[in-house]
Amino acid sequence: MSTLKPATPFTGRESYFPGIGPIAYEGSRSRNPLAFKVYNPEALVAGKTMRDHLRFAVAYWHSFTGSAGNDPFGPTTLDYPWNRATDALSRATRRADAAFEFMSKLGVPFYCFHDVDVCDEGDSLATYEGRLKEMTRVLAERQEATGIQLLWNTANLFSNPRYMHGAATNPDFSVVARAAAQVKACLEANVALGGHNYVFWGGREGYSTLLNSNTRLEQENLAAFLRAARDYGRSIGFTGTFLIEPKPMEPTKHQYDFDAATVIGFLHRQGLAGDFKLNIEANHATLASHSFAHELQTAADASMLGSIDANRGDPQNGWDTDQFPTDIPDLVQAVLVILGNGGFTTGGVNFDAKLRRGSVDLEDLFHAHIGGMDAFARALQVADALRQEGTLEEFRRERYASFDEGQGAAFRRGELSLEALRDIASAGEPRRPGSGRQEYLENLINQALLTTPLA
Ligand code: XLS
Ligand code: NI
Ligand code: NI
Repeated sequence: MSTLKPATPFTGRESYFPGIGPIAYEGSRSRNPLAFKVYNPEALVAGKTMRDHLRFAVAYWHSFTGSAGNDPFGPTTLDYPWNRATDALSRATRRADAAFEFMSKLGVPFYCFHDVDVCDEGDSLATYEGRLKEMTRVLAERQEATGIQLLWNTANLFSNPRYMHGAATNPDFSVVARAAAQVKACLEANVALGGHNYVFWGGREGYSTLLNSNTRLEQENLAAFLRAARDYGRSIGFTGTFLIEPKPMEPTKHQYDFDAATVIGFLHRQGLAGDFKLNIEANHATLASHSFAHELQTAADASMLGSIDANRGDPQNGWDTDQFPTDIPDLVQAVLVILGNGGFTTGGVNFDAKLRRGSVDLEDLFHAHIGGMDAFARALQVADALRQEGTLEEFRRERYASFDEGQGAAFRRGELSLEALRDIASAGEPRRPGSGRQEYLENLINQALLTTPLA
């Protein structure tokens, strides 16, 4: 894995964040809201810089495209100045300027976007393709100027009304073909921008009632669609990772990519396991009644932990609230899984999170990302301390020690028949179960949170 460099500050023709300079690390005692308290990109943790461990990315859609603050009851409250231009391409170029000014000041090494985040799609396929090509050139220039790289891009196959019944899983073939055209253009943009991953989030790939749905056909079509995309991507030189982002519901009642386990089964069944990994989003995990760490562990167990969409849900509300992550104890458990899996390779930590509707100042975008980055940085320090100290790992190893040698090891090798197992059991009752020590282990996490040095 190559070492990432700091971003070079960038301002376009006009500055959108004029009062704000590059965000510096000032340490835990700083009272400057526009400084990092923990995230020190150059600090070494387990032999790697924080920048290289966490591989932060900003999500274009939540922070720069036109929808900030809208909800089912009212329009946007955040009037982004870069979105005021009237023609689509100048609006898009100013948006790119704002995004790269923001990201370079924040000091993130990566960004992520949907095709229609960078430019409105227009009213024909040809217009869409032309605009995306032009914006790919604009983005490439800004990547070059700042050193910021593309973590992933994706096709928005869910907002346009043509996708109301699905994209790859639409009952009408002409819509499936239209979706494929979008993915083709997005893969070309990805390769031109040197993307590290390419994401599929099945926004409308699901059903709202079984009464009108052929779920088997729809899922076979999804697999055929993904195979065609993989083959095309590889044929034009995409060497990165294809990622599927599970989510159980919203916007459809039931989404086929329900959770990590469902997607892993699907990928294996469809012969796609070699090219695809998972992009795990915290808030999608909780919507599926799992913890973030559970989804990460499930992906890691299948060797498919690719990347993460960092955010948090609301403990009371049952939808994707996409709040910025701030819950450090929760993140410690997530980072333990990530470090246990050897860290990210092509993936990273993408903030798929948005400001609350009442947070209407551009400065709020900085506060939100700074808080998320500090929370992850602290979780990284604490998780690393727990790993260095080793008790958790040692406890878990010890708990399974009966499989390390002798009959337990023979069982794991598949050498013991059911009859042989019965004979072993006839020797007497199993020994009294040892304690699982859950409370003790939970206390270790809290103790590490309290005692791990900040720098
Ligand atoms: C929506 C998803 C989406 C994907 C990219 O819930 O999180 O934002 O990350 O299409
Ligand atoms: Ni997401
Ligand atoms: Ni989401």
